[in-house]
Amino acid sequence: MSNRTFTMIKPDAFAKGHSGAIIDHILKGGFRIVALKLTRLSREKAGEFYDIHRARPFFGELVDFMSSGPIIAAILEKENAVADFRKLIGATDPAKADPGTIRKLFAASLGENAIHGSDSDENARIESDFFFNSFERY
Ligand code: 3AN
Repeated sequence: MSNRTFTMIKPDAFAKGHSGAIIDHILKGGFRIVALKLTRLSREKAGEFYDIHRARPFFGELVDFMSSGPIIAAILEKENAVADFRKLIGATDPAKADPGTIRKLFAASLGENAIHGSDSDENARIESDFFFNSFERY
């Protein structure tokens, strides 16, 4: 069990102006921000980030979407961070997400689902390193 996870506020949520409300939700959920940046993924970088899904039918759509506009990337800290953050964001498909979760509140569809949360401690480390160097975290 690790105490850090990685998140991205995705282009849909950023474009709709939900970033402030989502960050507020994350802080009220007991997470501390360790690193945070507003950035944008190129198609190539988005493909690299989601490399594990390269063979899936939705890969092209996913890469187009994730490179379509600004995102906010962050590293978050809390006891049991990975599992607790997955609970806070809700199911991948917002239609199946529990009431009060970030995806239920802010996501439109399975493809454009507002927020990312790492699914394991190992991926949290890999994804954090993808966006942040050691001088950018506190
Ligand atoms: P999660 O983000 O909940 O860990 P994953 O890792 O299964 O979900 O999927 C990564 C991303 O790929 C999702 N956040 C979603 O945006 C997209 N995605 C997953 N399944 C589909 C699908 N069937 N159609 C379109 N996009 C999908």
